[in-house]
Order: sequence, then C-alpha cells, then structure tokens
Amino acid sequence: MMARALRLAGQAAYTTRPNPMVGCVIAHGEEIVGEGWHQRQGEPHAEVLALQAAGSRARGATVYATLEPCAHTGRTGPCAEALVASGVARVVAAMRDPFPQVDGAGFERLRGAGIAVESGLMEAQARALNVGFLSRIERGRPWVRVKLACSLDGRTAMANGDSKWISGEAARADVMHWRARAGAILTGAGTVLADDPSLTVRFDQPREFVPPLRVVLDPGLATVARGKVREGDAPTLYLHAPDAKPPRDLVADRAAVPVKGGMFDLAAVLALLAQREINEVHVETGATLAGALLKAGLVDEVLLYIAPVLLGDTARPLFGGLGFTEMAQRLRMTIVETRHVGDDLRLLLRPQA
Ligand code: AOF
Ligand code: ZN
Repeated sequence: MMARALRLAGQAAYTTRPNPMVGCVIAHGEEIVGEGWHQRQGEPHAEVLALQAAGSRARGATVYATLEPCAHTGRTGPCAEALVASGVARVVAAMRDPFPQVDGAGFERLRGAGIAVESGLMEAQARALNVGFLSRIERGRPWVRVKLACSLDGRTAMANGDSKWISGEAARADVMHWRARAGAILTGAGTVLADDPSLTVRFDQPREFVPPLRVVLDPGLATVARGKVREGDAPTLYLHAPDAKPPRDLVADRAAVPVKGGMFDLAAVLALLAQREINEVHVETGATLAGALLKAGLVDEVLLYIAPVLLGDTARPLFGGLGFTEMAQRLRMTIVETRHVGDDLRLLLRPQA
C-alpha cells in the first residue's frame, strides 16, 4: 500500500514544486477504497483527494500516507482534521513532515482523536522522493544536482570551447526530465557567452507545467542584454556582485549576492534560492562554476553522461580549479545508479563527505 502511495506521489514530479510530492492510499485490509496524490500547490492535498474517493468507506479504514498529514491551514485546510472527521481507524505515514507548521502536530492531532498512528514505513524511499523539499526545509538550501556530459577521457569541451555535441540525442532528451523536476536551472555568465543555452524544458509537458526559474551568475551583469536564456516562457533571474552597475533600462529580475575574494559566495546563492522556495537546483555550467561548487562542498549529486568518444588531452576537464597534486587530496564519489541512455552511459554520483 505504501509502495503504491509512493508511486502515486511520484506522478506529480513535474508539477508540485515547491510543495512536496505526497501520495495517499486508504484501504480495508487488501481492498483499496480511495487514493490520491497532491498535484499542484494550491490544489487539494493527497489525503483529501483519497478521502473524497473513499466517501463513507473511509470509516474504520487504514490510511497510508507518504508524508505526515498536515495540521495547518495553508492554501488548503488541515488533512489531520479531515481524517479525524472521516472516522478512519489508523494512519501509517512514511515520515514526519519537517515543515515548521506541521513537524509532529499532524500526528498529535490524530492521536488526540484516538486514531492509531505509525510512522517510518518505507521512510528511505519517501525521503528520496522529496530530497529537494527536505533539503530546503531541513538545511535551508536546495538540493544541488550538477549535470555534466563528458567523453570517455573525462573531457567536456574542446580547448576552443566547442562542445556540440558530446552526448547523443537520447541523453540530451533525458536531461529535459531532470531540468523539469528542478525549481531552478543554474548557470554562469561564461556558459551564456560560450554556449548560448536556452535552459528551457522541451518535452511533452504535463498540464499546467510551471517552467523552472533560470538563474545566471553574472558578477558584472555582462550578459543581461544577450543570450537565448532571456527568451521563451521561463523566467530568468540574474545574480550579480553588490557593486555591479545594472543598465538603467534593465527589466530583468536581479539580486545582489555577496562576493568573497573575487568569487560569488555560493552558499549565499543557495540560501537566496531557498528563500525563493527552490527545492532542487539543476546546474548546467562549465568547469569553473562546477568546480567551485564542488570545492565548497555544495554539490549533492552529479548527473554525468559519458559518451564513448575521445576528445584528447587538450580538451577541458569536468571540474576546474581542484588543483590536486597528492593522491590524499582526491575527492571520492559514490555511484548511486548507472544506466545506458542511447549510446551513452548515465551515472548518478554523490560526493562523499
Ligand atoms: C499533506 N498532504 O498532500 C501535502 C502536504 O499551503 P499548502 O496547502 O500549499 O501546504 C503546503 C505544505 O503542506 C507543504 O509545505 C507540506 O508541509 C505539506 N504538504 N501535506 O498532509 C499533502 N502536499
Ligand atoms: Zn494536508
């Protein structure tokens, strides 16, 4: 039942942000009497939809929820209240909701009404599902995923900057899904100048898809008047140094971020994005920014497409500025997942702490 609730929750991967994905199944033993998932911010929560489907059959039933039922009145009413009113006998949650307005208050409300409450069933899967939401609430910063495409010899572009194309069409289409689930797509001014990416999501979008925010780190606002990154339906935010002089006619959304030693304070960049309710940041950029994020310990995940081609030893590396000289300095990563995508190999990696 919980596995099913988790699958239902996952259907909203491209539409719920900044809210978490939540699924709910209501059952009597093996018989499911109602189910639902939270599709979009402002729309009913999973439990409410499942209760609606179950109607009077909710009485005496067991509720499987992938997240603690909420206790607050946000854009919608409290789920815990609705569950109490429906007469369900037992609630099994995958995990507590760390959202400050819930954080155990949902469980308390249910227990106070005499409902049996358990939490922790398939918790690891539930946490993985909402890794971005949990990162923002618990750490005050988004989950950072750096996407890179490289050759077999670990190169991302020729010395002259040309990188079109290393990975195949299937890999480039696969990237669209990762962009779509992120709240923001982050790049640097150097990439805007060199590659002129649009950083939009191009695939069969679900109903009412909200395009991710495109974020350009541009200390001197050198790129605000150029680039495909300004075109299309998606919003664009420029982050610049405090002393940058914005052009007088600039209409773009922008914000100043502190600079330390000539480099952006990347932790401050992420804190700013969390304040804007960004759960997952998808980074598509060159070796300099990718390397700086990695060095600062701010990379949670690397999404790496490896193409079976060789670019040679004057081509550019994956992460710049690491400057390691001793084996003891090496940075280890754990391979979380491997998969073939078209002719390429896709790795999901996590830097080790
Ligand atoms: C639930 N069931 O299906 C979801 C929950 O103000 P709102 O309505 O947008 O509420 C958002 C918060 O509610 C969100 O941050 C999270 O803590 C919780 N989400 N809770 O009981 C659901 N989506
Ligand atoms: Zn709720």
